[in-house]
Amino acid sequence: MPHATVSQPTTAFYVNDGLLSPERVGRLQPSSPSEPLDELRRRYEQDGYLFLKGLLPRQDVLKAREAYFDLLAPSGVLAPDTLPVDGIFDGGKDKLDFPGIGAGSTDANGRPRGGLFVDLALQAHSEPWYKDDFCKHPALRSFIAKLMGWGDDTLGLARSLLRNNTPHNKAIGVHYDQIFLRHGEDTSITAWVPMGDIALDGGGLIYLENGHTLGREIETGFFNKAKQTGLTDEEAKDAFNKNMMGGGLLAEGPKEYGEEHDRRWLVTEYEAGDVVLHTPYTIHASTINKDPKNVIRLGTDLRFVNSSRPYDKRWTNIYEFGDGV
Ligand SMILES: O=C(O)CCC(=O)C(=O)O
Ligand SMILES: [Fe+2]
Repeated sequence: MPHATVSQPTTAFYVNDGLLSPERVGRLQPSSPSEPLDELRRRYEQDGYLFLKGLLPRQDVLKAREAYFDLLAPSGVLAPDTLPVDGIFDGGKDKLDFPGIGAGSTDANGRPRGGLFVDLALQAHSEPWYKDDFCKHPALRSFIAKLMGWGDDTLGLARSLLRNNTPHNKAIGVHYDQIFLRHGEDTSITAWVPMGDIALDGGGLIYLENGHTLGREIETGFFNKAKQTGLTDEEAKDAFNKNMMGGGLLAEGPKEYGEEHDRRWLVTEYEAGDVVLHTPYTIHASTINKDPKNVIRLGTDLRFVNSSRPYDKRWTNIYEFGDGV
């Protein structure tokens, strides 16, 4: 009997505007933190990102994940009889009552709908286990200090967004981070830190291939246009956001954006302890969380600057809804 041909199951990547076509999908390339710094720097410059496997101790990341879901459990977000550290969404609930912070739709005050869930998700940003232990993890700061050569001037900005992507909810659209940090130089670096394992289809961050060169071109284009109309540098900075969609995005949908620019989106699964460092012009977005086990995707974006250079002071306060950034 002839062997049945078993077709390789391919993961489907859902984004805000549909399914990514398989030919528009590539792999994010991993690096090890123990490789020579010169080589890691070269890769960061060349690719616009550095995907570091196991930079943080897995246990430290899982401890923060557990503390987060311990805090949010009274909202009813977790499936009954599951462990907080696993962060399993209760599939019997309406997903719209548990919207992802930072990606979901908001009301006129910049507040997502979602009662206690949203209140607790916001409160998490001020908890000592997050703002002191997790965000100031010495392994992350010291690595960035070495990579960037900033030494003691390496400063982690207090403002960060803990993003809890519950299954099937909206994901963040296409953007680069300088859009939000424009009141400073373009010397910042973002550390995207998954807080827990994220399956390939579990809603991880995706990166536009060589998106940092495109992001830089877009920024220069906006700036030149604004200057031609006679604006000062400061006025030009404010004018940028008027060129963007509401919320500062380049586009809501990664699918159309990748097609329009003829580029692939780079995807990967993540493990607790992994960190992606990316430049302020690196274009990225997120997939929609389609984890079949309903694992809630938790992640945070921590930003570091060289404090001896001008940086965006709006980022020195802990995140609040509608804080104007
Ligand atoms: O976690 C997300 O969905 C978005 C994170 C992000 O955009 C960033 O790290 O800059
Ligand atoms: Fe971002």
